[in-house]
Amino acid sequence: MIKLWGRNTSSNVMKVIWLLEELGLPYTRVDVGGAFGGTATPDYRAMQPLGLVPAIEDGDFTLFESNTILRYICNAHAPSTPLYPTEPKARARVEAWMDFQQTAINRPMSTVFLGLVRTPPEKRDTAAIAAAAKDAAGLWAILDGRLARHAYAAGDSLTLADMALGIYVHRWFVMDVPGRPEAPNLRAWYQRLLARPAFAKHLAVPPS
Ligand SMILES: N[C@@H](CCC(=O)N[C@@H](CS)C(=O)NCC(=O)O)C(=O)O
Repeated sequence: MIKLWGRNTSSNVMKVIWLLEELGLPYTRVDVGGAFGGTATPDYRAMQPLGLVPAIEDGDFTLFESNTILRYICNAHAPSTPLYPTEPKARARVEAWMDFQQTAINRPMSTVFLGLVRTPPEKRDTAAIAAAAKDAAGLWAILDGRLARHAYAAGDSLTLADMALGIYVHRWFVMDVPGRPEAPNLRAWYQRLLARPAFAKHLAVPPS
C-alpha cells in the first residue's frame, strides 16, 4: 500500500491525495511538514532530500517531487488510466501543463497565497502581493484562452494536468486577490473540478 508523507494543507500533497482518491487506490497518509515537523530527520531526508512534502513510500521504493509522484502512481498502479494517456502527443500535452504549474504559475501563486493566507495583515507586502497577482492573472489568462476550446487543461477529459493545477485555481477564486480579473472559462473549469467528489472533499477547503 502507498504511504503518503505530508500534511493535507499542502498544495503539493493535495494533488497526490486527489489522484489516489480518484483512482480508488488504498493508501495511508502521515502528517509531516509545517507545524507537524518531522521533515528534518535522516529517515525523512533519505526519502525527500530537501525536507519538503510530499514524499511517498511504495514498498521499498521511495519518491519525491509531487508531479513525478503523480506520473509514477499512474505508471505503476493504473497504467491504462485516461488521467495519464499513453499516446505520445496526448501524454506530452498533459506533461506540458504540469510543467506550466511547476515552472510558471507556482511562483506568483505562492507569493499571493503566502502573503494573503500565511501573513498577518499588518506584515503583508501589499505591493509584492499585487505584483504577483498581476503575474498570476496573466498566466491564468493563458489557460483561460485554452479552456475556451477545451473542457480541461490538457484536452477534453480530466488528466494529471488538472490535478497539478486544480488546487491553485481553487485558491485563486477563494482568496481575496487584489485586481483579480474575470476569467469565465477558468471559472467554468473550476466548477467542473468542484463536481469531482475527491476535489470537493480534499482540495476545496479553506486555504490555511
Ligand atoms: N517541487 C516540490 C515542492 C514541494 C514543496 O515546496 N512543498 C511545500 C508544501 S506545498 C513544503 O514542503 N513546505 C514546507 C513544509 O511543509 O514543511 C514538489 O512539487 O513536491
